Amino acid sequence: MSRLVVVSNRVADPRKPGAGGLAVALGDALHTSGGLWFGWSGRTAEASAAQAVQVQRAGDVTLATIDLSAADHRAYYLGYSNSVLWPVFHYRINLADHEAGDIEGYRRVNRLMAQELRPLLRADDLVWVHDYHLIPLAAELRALGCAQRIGFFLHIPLPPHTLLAAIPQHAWLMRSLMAYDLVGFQSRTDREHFADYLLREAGGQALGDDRLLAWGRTVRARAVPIGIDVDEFQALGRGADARETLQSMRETYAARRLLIGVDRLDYSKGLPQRIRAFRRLLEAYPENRRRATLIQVAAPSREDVGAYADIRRELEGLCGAINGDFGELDWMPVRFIHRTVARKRLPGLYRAGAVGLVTPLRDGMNLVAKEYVASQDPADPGVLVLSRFAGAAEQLTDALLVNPYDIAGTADAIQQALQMPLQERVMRHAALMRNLRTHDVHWWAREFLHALMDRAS
Ligand code: GDG
Repeated sequence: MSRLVVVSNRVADPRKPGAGGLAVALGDALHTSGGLWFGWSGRTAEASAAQAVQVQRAGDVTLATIDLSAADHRAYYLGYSNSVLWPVFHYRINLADHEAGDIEGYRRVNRLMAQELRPLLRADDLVWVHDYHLIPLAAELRALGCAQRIGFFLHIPLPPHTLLAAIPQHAWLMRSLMAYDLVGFQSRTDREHFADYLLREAGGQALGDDRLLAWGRTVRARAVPIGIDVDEFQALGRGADARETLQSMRETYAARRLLIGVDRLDYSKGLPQRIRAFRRLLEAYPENRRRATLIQVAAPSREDVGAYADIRRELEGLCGAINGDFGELDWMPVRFIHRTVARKRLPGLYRAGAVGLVTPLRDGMNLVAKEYVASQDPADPGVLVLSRFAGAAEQLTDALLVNPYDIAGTADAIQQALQMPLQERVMRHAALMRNLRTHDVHWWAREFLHALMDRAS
């Protein structure tokens, strides 16, 4: 069996509590093959000390990391990855900061990663590269003579070619993807955008069987939607912390119906629109006054990228106005929590919610939607209100799908969720759970790796 080598911007110890579903799933696949996980350590160091690989054992998995110099980190991570690629790939071309986005730094770090990784590779390794930070990694490895099978998975959306073309280096980026054997996307839509790009911008053609030809190279492209580890998450839900969280929420909000939102504080998550939809709910359906409470957790994220500070201020203003305009001595309509909630408490928080609000303006997949569903009591489940623009909407068609830009429409869907009869809630939840179980995170890793290993295709 080939050894699996995972490469991602950050590396997590899969054994650590709170590592998260992705780390657990990749840890699983790595464990089976005695694999290696390579990436940035999360630390910045003096330029001279930045390049030594630090190797650590985590059971039978090897974790290998490098530090980055402060300048490289700024250019590659804060700059090009998160100020250019993240906004444009989420269709927000107006938020891209091409001044901050340093393509040279992005190339430099990808080249550095390839140089440091190459001596660690064996001839028959399977290499699986993750996400937008590392698009050119395979091309850099190939330039160093690496002939291993290399796959890439994009966790975020791929926009239509007309938007992608706003990135000055779009052709270089897409051409870099051709150095992989297999490119995986979260949804059929993203995969179509890739094929479309190659056909329209690069004179490419579809060869059938997932194969696409462009710039004289062939690559396979597939939609392989990521899932969660349902069993792991449900076990977390049976734990003391989750149960205690649920209990205390039920006591504190005994007279209320709770709407729950849990997101990284990110402009892609549609938070201002969600708060406005809640306001609209209180205006259009006044029976929810004194009754419905929205708890919005917004975990701090990428605070050194400019666009993220603006959204926090906007949200605090919107929430403050609702509480000022509608609040009563014994009822605060919105609780906005700009902090991270411990992972082991999340299932309890989700379960306390009669409605789960997952309304991104654009999202590769959105795992919160899946975690919310997995946390519900099947005999009396809450209702998921889900943006049609999340990758998850291709799979979770039994949620109430909304257009998050349509504030009135979203408020109507929330009202429908709050009033949904038990029988319908149970049926929808059962259908959603079937999907979660069939397409869990282990399926995702297996499906991708089988396709990558498949030499016949
Ligand atoms: C990218 C893509 C894709 C959130 N708040 C807290 C917390 N979280 C956890 C959730 C969930 C994860 O973070 C968020 O995952 P998402 O999928 O919702 O979003 P991104 O972080 O943007 O992830 C996304 C994903 O990659 C995987 O491919 O689905 O589309 O954008 O697991 O539970 N965790 C804790 N406290 C919080 O306050 N502990």
